[in-house]
Amino acid sequence: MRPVDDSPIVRDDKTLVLAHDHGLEHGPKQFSGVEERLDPREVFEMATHDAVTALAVGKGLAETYYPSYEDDVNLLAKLNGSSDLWMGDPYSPQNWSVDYAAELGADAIGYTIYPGINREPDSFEDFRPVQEAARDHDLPVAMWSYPRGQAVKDHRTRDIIAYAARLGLELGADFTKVKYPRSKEAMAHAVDAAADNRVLLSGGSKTSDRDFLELVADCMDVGVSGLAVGRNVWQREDPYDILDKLDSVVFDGAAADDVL
Ligand code: FBP
Repeated sequence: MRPVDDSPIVRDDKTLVLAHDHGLEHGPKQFSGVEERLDPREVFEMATHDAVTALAVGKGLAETYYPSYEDDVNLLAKLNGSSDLWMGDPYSPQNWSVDYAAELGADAIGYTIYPGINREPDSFEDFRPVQEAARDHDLPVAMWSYPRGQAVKDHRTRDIIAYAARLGLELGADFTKVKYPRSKEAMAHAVDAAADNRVLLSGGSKTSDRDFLELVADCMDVGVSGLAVGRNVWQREDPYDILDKLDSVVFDGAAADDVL
């Protein structure tokens, strides 16, 4: 049995990860208009909502805030990350270990791979001990699979996203988080390419309730296992309202029109 089979981050075979690594990945500009959420407690509170099966944060947030929430929130420990101040070839260095994440009470491990970058061989090698240590600790692994680099002219094509999804299976992840490949049919192809690996939709920048919920419903319809979403929840004026709606769409199979 794989650790994902009885993981607390899976509810009724679905997963909703609230992603909150943006302070590292994008910086405080992402909190423009919702400055109160620069206080991570605001987002840890959101993660206590029933719809959220895990909160993805990096080391510093996990160390500082998770101890107050460990009874109410499942921790997805995002082990690597990079700032958007770096202008070179993308590369996401690891900044904490699986052992330390497990010590802090992690329920799952998250790791970004940028297939196609010049340092792809390094990042595949970096991922190997992470994946194997996660197996030792019985922790499922979610791979953020974001093709980038010189050969990737358009990182959201049908073929590229299917390849991104497949790489999660090939490298031993349990979940693979991919960007939306612009059509429902292309997402269905990515789900097929991933076989038994669970595909998660990456939320993307904030859109209207209707656009976002229709996108999520379309993806659930073609076999996506859920989503890992940040800005489309915590940048909203009322994040609890969209979480209520996501609860119905992701876990009950509701259509966007049913909840709007
Ligand atoms: P969003 O739902 O806000 O898009 O977050 C998902 C995520 O993968 C975050 O975990 C990460 O910080 C961010 O997107 C990376 O986005 P990008 O690849 O566009 O920098």
